[in-house]
Amino acid sequence: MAPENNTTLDAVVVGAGFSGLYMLHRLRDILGLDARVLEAGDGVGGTWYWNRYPGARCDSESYYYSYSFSEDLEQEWEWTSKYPDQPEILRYLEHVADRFDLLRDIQLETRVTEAAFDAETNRWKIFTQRGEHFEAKFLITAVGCLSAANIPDIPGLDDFDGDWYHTGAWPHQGVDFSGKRVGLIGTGSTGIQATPVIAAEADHLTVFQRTPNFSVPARNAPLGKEQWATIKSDYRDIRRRTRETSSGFPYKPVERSALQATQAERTEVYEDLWGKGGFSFLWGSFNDVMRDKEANDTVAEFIRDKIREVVKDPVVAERLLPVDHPYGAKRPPIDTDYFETFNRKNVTLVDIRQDPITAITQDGLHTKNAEFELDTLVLATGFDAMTGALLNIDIRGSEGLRLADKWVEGPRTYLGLQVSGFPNLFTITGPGSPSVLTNMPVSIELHVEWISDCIQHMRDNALETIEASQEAEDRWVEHVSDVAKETLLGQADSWYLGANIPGKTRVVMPYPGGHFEYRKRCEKIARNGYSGFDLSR
Ligand code: NA7
Repeated sequence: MAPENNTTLDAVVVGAGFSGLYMLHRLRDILGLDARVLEAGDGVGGTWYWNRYPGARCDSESYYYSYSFSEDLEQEWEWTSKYPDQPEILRYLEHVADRFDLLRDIQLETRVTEAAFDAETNRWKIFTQRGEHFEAKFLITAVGCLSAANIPDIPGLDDFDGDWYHTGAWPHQGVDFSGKRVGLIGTGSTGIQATPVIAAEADHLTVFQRTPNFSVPARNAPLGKEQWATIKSDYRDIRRRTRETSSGFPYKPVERSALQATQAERTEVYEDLWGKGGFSFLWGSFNDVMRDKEANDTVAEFIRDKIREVVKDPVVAERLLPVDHPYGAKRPPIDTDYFETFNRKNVTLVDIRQDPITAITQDGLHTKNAEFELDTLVLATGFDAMTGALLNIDIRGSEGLRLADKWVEGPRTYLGLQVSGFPNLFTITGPGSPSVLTNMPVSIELHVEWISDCIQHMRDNALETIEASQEAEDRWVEHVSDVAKETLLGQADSWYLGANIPGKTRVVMPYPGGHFEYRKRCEKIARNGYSGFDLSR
């Protein structure tokens, strides 16, 4: 789409990932609105456009991690494997954009820098880096929960003579690691996926680990014709079940406490789930592993035993054991041969809690006690999660209130969908909604459909604005905090809490009350005429 100046629209959507694409389809093709998506990248795909690092792959089964809104789309698309890699997911999203003719209303290479609500006209004024200006009744952010890169402030990074890359802004042409001495910082989901793939290619890989992490094998496998026939005939039931669980995955948890089971019974359950692999290990487990520390300890020790079994050098194994947080209190990674990779001769593990990084130099990286010569440095250091991408836009509400100021002590929303003081702004999978604690497409579809139904309701009733009431927002923030206290999430320094970003207020950002309960609540609120929201004519 060619840029224009002073464009007036019904709705502007920011971001063309999973949520932005579906939002555009709903607004334009179902509601008949004049809507446009503004996207910073030069292609669609969001997370799957940016994260092209080696080993980038979905952690959720493809037939759960996909759109459910179109049965035709479901029937015509076949994933090659249980956990598709990044290029395949990007192809899927490009196919969706193409199939629903979305591209004509998506403006690429357009970064939104500023958005201000004009209370005189009840319109959002939206500005882009390229100097364009839009006006729209509705502003819908589809910016993703993990899209603002966290680049650590390590002295000397600019002096490095080699190449360095953040995994979330990976070069499109790829990176050739052959013959290279590579350093990788970070052992979250990304570092854990990238490590085995880089190690297989590089001359030497040094992994700089701050916090040892729990990880569970993916058990990836190709999907053949027969499996597809079964999945396709089951799709309606699969989708129903994903919506009726806490996680957005259709796994059935073991409906009792891990502590009611004997050691032998627990081992049997954990071995079975370990064999299946993936998120079923967390969500198909005993129902209290995320609520009761003692129950969690049983599963944490099971994983530590697996690490001790796999890693041959006992000193390295010990260094890899996660001990400072409960399993699942940080976002649990899923891997293919991560711990096995530390048995390779060309891989070194450095514990940077014991021996902290002091500087990056022309030749490599210095820790307090050692020097590492490197040709390439990979920063798998994650994101300013949940609020970073929203606050990178200067968003100002009805009385000039800045979202950044309002959220100094942590994000405040009603249902993660709206913010008091910011009329007609909707935040898809915003903080305060279950989002990252669930299977994302399930949460995304719920929000997109809720928002488009809400806009339809406003049109049917000739309503001009909708805004979360201050009281409903306060009650919701308190509720999120109360529910979080019943979980183990507060016991880890995770990005769920903003603890990975120096200076960020520490507060549980996603709503841990479970997808199904949350869905019923959103639906009831809509049925009751949008209780907790102020609607004006
Ligand atoms: P994560 O999960 O935030 O992991 C980032 C990793 O980088 C983690 O091991 C961090 O250690 C480490 N880190 C971050 N900052 C630093 C500094 N300054 N020094 C050393 N090490 C650091 O991000 P990912 O990209 O792996 O995953 C993000 C999500 O994307 C993932 O969960 C999926 O939902 C998809 P820490 O643990 O904070 O001590």
